Amino acid sequence: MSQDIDQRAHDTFPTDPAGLPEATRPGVRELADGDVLDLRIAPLAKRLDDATVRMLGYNGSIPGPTLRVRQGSEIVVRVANDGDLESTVHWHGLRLENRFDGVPHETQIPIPVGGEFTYRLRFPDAGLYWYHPHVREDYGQELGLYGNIIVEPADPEYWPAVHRDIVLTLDDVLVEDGTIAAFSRTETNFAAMGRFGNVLLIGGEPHATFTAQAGEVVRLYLTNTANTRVFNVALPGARMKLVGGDSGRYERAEVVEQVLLAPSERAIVDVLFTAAGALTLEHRTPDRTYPLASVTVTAEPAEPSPASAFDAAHPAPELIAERRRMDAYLAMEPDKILALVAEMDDMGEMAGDGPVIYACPMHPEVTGPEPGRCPKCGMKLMSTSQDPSATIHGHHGDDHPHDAPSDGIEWEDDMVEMNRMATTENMHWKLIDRTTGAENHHIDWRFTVGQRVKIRLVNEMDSDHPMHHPFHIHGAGRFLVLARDGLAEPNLVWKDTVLVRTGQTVDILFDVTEPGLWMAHCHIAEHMQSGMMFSFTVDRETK
Ligand SMILES: [Cu+2]
Repeated sequence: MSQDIDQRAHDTFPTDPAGLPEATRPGVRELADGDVLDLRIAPLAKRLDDATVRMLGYNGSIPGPTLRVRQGSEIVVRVANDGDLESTVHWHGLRLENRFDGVPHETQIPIPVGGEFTYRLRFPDAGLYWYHPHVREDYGQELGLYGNIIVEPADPEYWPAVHRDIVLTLDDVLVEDGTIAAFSRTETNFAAMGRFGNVLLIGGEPHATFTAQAGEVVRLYLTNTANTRVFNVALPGARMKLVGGDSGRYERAEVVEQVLLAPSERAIVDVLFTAAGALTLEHRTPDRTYPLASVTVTAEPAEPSPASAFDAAHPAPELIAERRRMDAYLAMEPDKILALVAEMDDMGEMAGDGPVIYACPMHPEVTGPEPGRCPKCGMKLMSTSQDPSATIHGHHGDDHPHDAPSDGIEWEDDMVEMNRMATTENMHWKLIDRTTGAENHHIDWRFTVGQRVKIRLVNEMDSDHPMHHPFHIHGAGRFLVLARDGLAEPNLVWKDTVLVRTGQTVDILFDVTEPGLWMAHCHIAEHMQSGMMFSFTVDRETK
């Protein structure tokens, strides 16, 4: 306890795991209509290879328990907060009653440490959802506060047939000197690119393993719970079929080589294990491949095998109906245009007597006598008084040349020290309504239940740090991606988050169904903390 007090004096959250219960593996809670679940936030000791670190969990596990519910049911969740700071629970992707959406000071008073709040949840849509705090998301999510909800469809034919399923969260944590790198109680750091971790946690584990049988079809429920890392998942040696996204199934099941998930996005992937062997679930970036989990496939055949049906398209009539109206949606002028922009204070080192030059933190070889932007990546040049390679740290060296990502995704933190220094004080992430000029919380959108709103998201290159943003809208409705850079989306699925790559323009069609005051924000936790959010009002339909 004395160390806790000492750390409070230094204004950081505690990091000492001594005396804490060890984190357990997440349990599965099957909940029927009307059931009540108790969910308790509390600190835990978590073993990560050589280090034992202090983290936070729901009901003693990381991730928290997986809730399995029936579409159309309602449950009650009583949340007790025995964590480090006030909290709420946001039920990500659920279209629910606004007062249970878990947005602090907007839909509820935050739950104080030692306090409780009771949520009523309903599940109108089948699919994969998740829960996490909406207070200091950068801290809470990094420390392990996340769990999944699987909503079983009312229609037994909704999904293709599988033998069984596995729920896997994809996450990373930054471990330094045997603890999770410290968090200030008052300020979010790593506000430029978000906090990248150096230990990957799959289903909460640094070395996840599972087994399967030859001929078996296993459904993977994947959720990216990382603060900022984008995952690109592949499973060489097996066949993968993408069947579902954020909110339910795709227009048609599609055999894929890899699946991209930005923070908070979900993917439901059916895997056919064709033969016995040792496989590795991987995260593939253009420069690197990370192992995520080891899979042992045994020769004993799974029977009966649905392998013959694996290539069936399993069409979704509700989305095929949307496809028929696609040309009209694409032709519509957008109702709203939202720009995604960064403003960064100069974080360079002005000390010294030498002449000031300006350098790119990501490309130290790019320097100039005047302030400006890097021609390689668009980043704001930072002032420096000497050899820039000596003062601007964090570039990974010439063995890792990092040019403007051609795919518009920042896969790694290529300017660690600059990113660490970037805080909510000097880094200003903005959503700007290009029609009114209003920024962030000044944006004042008003919709009506039943409306369909076409929103154009423009990730502008004229920005101090152009990068990708996963844009998330709370449960006022759900949306379809219509087009990315003018190309019509080839396979539709209902979504609550869309990745907008660097320089990209994405058109979405937002189907508004629930009244209340709702949030929209970037789901890079540090970007949201740095202002990249606003709320909008949905009025009830006038009869
Ligand atoms: Cu962002």
